[in-house]
Formats: sequence, structure tokens, C-alpha cells
Amino acid sequence: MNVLMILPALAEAGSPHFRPIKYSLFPPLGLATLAAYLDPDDEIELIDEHVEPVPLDRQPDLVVIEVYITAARRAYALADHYRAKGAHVCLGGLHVTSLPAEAARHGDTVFAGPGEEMWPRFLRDFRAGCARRLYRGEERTLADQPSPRRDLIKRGNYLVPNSLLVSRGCPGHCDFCYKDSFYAGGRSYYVQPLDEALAEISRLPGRHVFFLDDNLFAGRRYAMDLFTAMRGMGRVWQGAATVQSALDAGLLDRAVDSGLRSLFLGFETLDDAGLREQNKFHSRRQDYEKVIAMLRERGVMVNASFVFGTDRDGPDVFRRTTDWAISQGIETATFHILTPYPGTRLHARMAAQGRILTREWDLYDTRHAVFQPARMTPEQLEAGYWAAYRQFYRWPAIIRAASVKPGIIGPLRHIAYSGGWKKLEPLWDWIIRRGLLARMRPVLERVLDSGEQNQISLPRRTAQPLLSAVPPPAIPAVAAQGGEQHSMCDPVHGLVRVRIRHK
Ligand code: B12
Repeated sequence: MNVLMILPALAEAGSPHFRPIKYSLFPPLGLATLAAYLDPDDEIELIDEHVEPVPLDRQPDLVVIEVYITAARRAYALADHYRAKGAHVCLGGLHVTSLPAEAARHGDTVFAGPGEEMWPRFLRDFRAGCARRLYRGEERTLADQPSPRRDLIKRGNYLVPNSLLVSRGCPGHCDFCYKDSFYAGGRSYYVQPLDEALAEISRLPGRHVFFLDDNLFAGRRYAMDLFTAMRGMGRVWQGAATVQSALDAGLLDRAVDSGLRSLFLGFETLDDAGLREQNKFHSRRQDYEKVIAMLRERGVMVNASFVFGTDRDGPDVFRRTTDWAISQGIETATFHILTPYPGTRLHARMAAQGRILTREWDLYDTRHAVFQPARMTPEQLEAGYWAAYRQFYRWPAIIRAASVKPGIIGPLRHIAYSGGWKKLEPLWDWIIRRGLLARMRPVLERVLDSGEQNQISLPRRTAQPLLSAVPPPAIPAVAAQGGEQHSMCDPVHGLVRVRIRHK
């Protein structure tokens, strides 16, 4: 069977003139996951339109398209194209799950929910000639699943090819999040068996790993075991958690020991009432400074996510938020305009109040005001959103935020990381066009790993004599600040580890 798998891109990502690095970060993991259920003798082509053109001249037997909301229009155009050529077109993913009837106008079979159980069921039916129009992924498990077909991913096209998930969903129920509608009808938070997760991690080449899990810290016990087992692996990793889960010092220490260097945190808003309005009860404004300080102490960079446009937000929200983020020394911030995705409680509420302004899905990219805000105009909301990005990523602001860090290495790492993402877009464009992204991976690893973690690892050369002879020298600043210094031997890496406990 000839199978063509496509992740369509929204218009901006396909521009021949400019390629934002954002679209060359992660490979299409969802499709690689589905490809693993096909037969070894099936001929599979996996196309990510964010980084390569779609081959419109092909005559595949089966076309598999993953549909995100912003690329829905493009996905439907591609579906119509291949259907006209006689292919059986399958549409699935987040947007199809929200609006299966819309997708069914363009696909032969549409799929709602996660693919792991319904996709093999469909493949059996399809090969037997009795494929249905609609499948729902009802059984929720990550146990005994085949590993994603990473061999189909063109690694050279991505800065971060080693993306993975060891869990699905999240225990929270925030009104704006896709989760409750996507996982409706079954479990909405579940994890991969630990040994299978570790096997997948150890198969990934290089050092850097990016966990795409919605909240990697959500299952405390699971996360503890995962981080403990990852300790000897020599990984440098990034991931996402909630403010509340990252306040757990024991868990955070384990995460840092296993290679955590940057954490995505959904702060959303600096206003508690705004959080409650969105049913986000697990975060509290009073914890924000604390969690940032805990991460900074451990040398972990923060990627803070903020949402503008709750009913509490007026025109002053943008400046207040960016000033706070800069004053906290946050390295990178992602701003979003509140977006009522179809299927969410937020959408239902906005629709009931008659506040939805457009159903042009291309505009649901968190950069457009697609609803009527309560305390400003849609134009003010959009202008404020862009102003927030400009303010946060101005050089003086980057330097001010960097100067919050003590020492020399911390501020330098801040400037390299923050400036690297947002100030060097034309350079990234040049790197992508010349096919040099893979060469930037070690640079990313070095920047991530250059922080002053609480553990100072002495290289093997000096470690060996110290192990048998004298303990590592006392670090004066530690005693001066009333801290404690403990040294221990790490035989796996041949290092002396120095653990510093702040009083
Ligand atoms: C990585 C990521 C990105 C990456 C790249 C995406 C990629 N290469 O796949 C980047 C950074 C480019 C990105 C950008 C954006 N993203 Co994004 N992203 C994600 C993230 C964190 C992980 C996606 C992922 O790989 N999941 C893992 C795989 C295994 O799961 P999956 O893709 O869902 O696939 C499974 C099922 O959906 C299903 N399935 C999928 N397709 C099909 C097809 C068939 C036929 C079948 C049977 C099953 C099936 O089976 C798969 C296995 O279970 C998600 C959050 C999340 N947890 O999913 C947000 C998410 C998908 N992004 C989102 C958004 C809004 C955006 C942006 C618009 C944001 C912005 N302002 O920039 C842009 C635009 C994207 C675009 N091109 O249109 C939303 C989508 C909302 C929606 N309703 O569509 C999400 C859910 C985040 C959120 N919480 O709101 N994103």
C-alpha cells in the first residue's frame, strides 16, 4: 500500500521568503506515531509542510492528514485534492476531534481523539474493505505501543528532532484548553509504562531531549521514578509543568539532576480572579515569584506563557505583565491572545454570550482577537499583544532581565538564549535555508547546559585524585551565605559532585 502522511502548514509557515525558526523546531510526532502501525512492506512518505513542499503529483492509496486548527483550511484543500485523485483520505487530530462533521465534508474517514487504539482498528477494516466514516479513540493506553517511526523523520530539517511524550493529557480542567474535548469519553491523563518510556529515551541519539507532555510533573511518583532513572543518561532536557507542580523542591531537584535545564510554565495571568475565571484552580499568583526563584537557584531557565484577554484584563495588562516578567529575570516568554477553540468550555461560554467574532479558523492562531473582549476593543487586544512581544524582547529589557541573575555565567546564558530565539530570526532563516540546523544542536545543548546548577561537576581529570585523596575545596561564597556544601562520588560519570544547600 502507498501511504502519504501530511502535516499541513498554515500560510505563514509555508512562505518562500521567510522561515521562522518556530516551524523548524519539532518533527510531526503524531504522524510518526501513526506510521508505526502500518505494515513493514507499506510504502510510506511523511511530509511536514512547515519544512518541505507537499508532492501534489502523487497517486497514493491512502492519505493521512493531521489537522490543527490554524492549518484546517489547508488540510481540507489537500484532502479534496487527493480525494479527486481516488485516494482514501483520513483526517484526524485536535481540530477534527472538535468538529468531526466539518472534517467529514473533506475526508473519507474522520477520527476523533488519540490514535493509538482506533487507528489500527481502522487499518484492519480498511484492508478488509469495510472502513467506516467515523472512528473514536475510546481505549486510552500507552502500554505496549510500537515506537514512533522516527526513521521517517528527516532529522536535518529540525533543531529539536528528539521530541517525545511519556504521558498524555493533564489532570487539570482549564476552560481554554483543548484537553477536555480531545479526551472526552475516556481517561484524560495517562502515562507510558516507565520501562517503555526509558527505552524510547535511550533510543534517541545525541544529548538533547524535549518532552512535549502537557505537564510532565503531573504524576509525582511517575515523574520521580522517571527522573531518577534518567540520572545516569547524560541528557539535557526541556519540558513543561504547572506552577504548582514545580513548587515541589524534591521533584525539582531530581529533575535537575537528570538534566532539566529549561521549563515551560503556564502562568497565564498575574490576576488570581482571571485564573479562576478560566477554571485554573491549581495555580496561585502568590506562588509565581517563589517558583521562579526555585528554578533560578537550580540553574533552570523559565519559558513563561501568558494569555491576554480574560474578562479581568484592561488595556494596562500588557505593560504590567511584561514589566513583571522582565523584573523576574524570565528568559523567554510566549504571549497569547485568549483563543476560544471550538469544543472547549471557553468557546461554549463565548458563543452563548454572542461574543465570537469570526469562525475563520486561520485566525485562531492566538495572535488574533477572535472574540469580543470585556474591557477593551479587539484592536486594543491585538495591539497590546504585539507591544508585549516588542517590550519583552528589546535589548535593554533582555539585559535588565539578565542582570537579575547573579555571577557572570547566568546573565551570559540568559542573553545568549533569549537573544538567540527572538533577535536572530534572520540568522535562523539563513541557517535553515542552508540546511545547517543540525549543526546548531550542539550549540543549543551547550547554552542550555552552561548554567550554574546547584551541582558543580568537576571533570574526570581532577575528579579521580580527589576521590581517593582530599575532598573538593570549600567554596567560600557558600559558607559566607550560611549554606552547606556536601561532596559525593558519582562513579557512573567518574565525577565528584558538590551539592550546595542554601539555608
Ligand atoms: C509541538 C507543538 C507545536 C509545534 C509543531 C507541531 C508539530 N510539528 O506537530 C509548533 C511549535 C510549530 C507549534 C505551533 C503552533 N501550535 Co502547537 N503544539 C505542539 C504541542 C506542544 C505538541 C504536539 C505533538 O507533537 N503532540 C504529540 C502527538 C503524538 O500527538 P498529536 O499530534 O496530537 O497526534 C495524536 C492524535 O492527535 C491523533 N492524530 C493526529 N492526527 C491524526 C490523523 C489521523 C488520521 C488519526 C487517525 C489520528 C491522528 O493521533 C496521534 C497519536 O495519538 C501541542 C500540545 C499537545 N500536547 O498536543 C500544541 C498544540 C497542538 N498547538 C496548538 C497551537 C494553537 C499552535 C499555534 C497556532 C500556536 C501559536 N500561536 O503559534 C502554532 C501553529 C501551528 C500550525 N502549524 O498550524 C494547539 C492546537 C489547538 C487546536 N485545537 O488545534 C495545541 C494543542 C496547544 C494548546 N494547548 O492549545 N505547535
